Amino acid sequence: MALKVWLNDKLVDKDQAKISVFDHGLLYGDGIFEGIRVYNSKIFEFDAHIKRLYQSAKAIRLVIPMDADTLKDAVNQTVVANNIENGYIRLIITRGIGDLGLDPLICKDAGVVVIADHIQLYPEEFYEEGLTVISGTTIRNHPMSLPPQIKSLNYLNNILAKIEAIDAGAAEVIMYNHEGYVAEASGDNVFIVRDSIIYTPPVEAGSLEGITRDVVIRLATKENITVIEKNLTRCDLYVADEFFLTGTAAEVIGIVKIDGRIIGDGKPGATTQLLREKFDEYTRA
Ligand code: PXG
Repeated sequence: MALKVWLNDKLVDKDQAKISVFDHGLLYGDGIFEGIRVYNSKIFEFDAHIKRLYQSAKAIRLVIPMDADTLKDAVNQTVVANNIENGYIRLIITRGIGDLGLDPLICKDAGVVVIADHIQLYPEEFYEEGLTVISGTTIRNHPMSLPPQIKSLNYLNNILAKIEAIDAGAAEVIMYNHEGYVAEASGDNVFIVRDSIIYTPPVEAGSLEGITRDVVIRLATKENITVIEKNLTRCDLYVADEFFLTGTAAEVIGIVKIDGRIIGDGKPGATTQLLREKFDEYTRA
């Protein structure tokens, strides 16, 4: 059975799911998206993702051409049509069709795309053994330039950093902000553990308000672990007892090496493992 894709107002076959070359999503990266997981046929943190999407839209003066309930219904229909019990949803709102000029207001109708598919995950041994990362030289977009809370279709900043990781043979890249503090990884939020306290950069440091980040902070708090939002330096990462990333695709994954420095004893630490277990339980619940 061919994959069905939601396009604007209906489901179409994958090979009919096409958008115009004049869509400003393509011409300028003008649009927004969400990446959402489906666990046991349930859409994970659905309301939080929808809320973030509408906030991203508002920030860029993009009118999503339907209300939240109608959009959620489209997402649900796409998940059901493709029999996705465990998988991944990509929800995209493009600025829509315009002409060869920046003016977004000439694009009358935003485009709506929902893809629901299976997900490519890191192999299990990556979770058991932990990842190696590097510090990128590409700094995160300045928050006064492109606020990182806007999950925009323009990911070149992160892609340039990701290329550095690929060239170095590392799994991920840590991005720093214009002041030199840790912002986030190219597609994940950053956490460290030091003396049994969890630290994560505040979103003002230039990170997305990650939904997995929020869930993990809640789960840690429930385990009576203190979580502090604080600017982190490169050195803070080097000397951390534990280091992990959170994100929709990776969930909770330990980092065991950065820029040649071994973190802790070179294995994902106890807090990382505990939070990964709690996260697993939470997604299964
Ligand atoms: N920072 C950035 C820059 C991201 O893109 C996160 C943090 C984590 O946020 P969530 O809300 O997912 O916990 C992201 C998320 C992909 C992919 O296909 C990327 C993300 C999510 C899902 C899939 O590369 N980025």
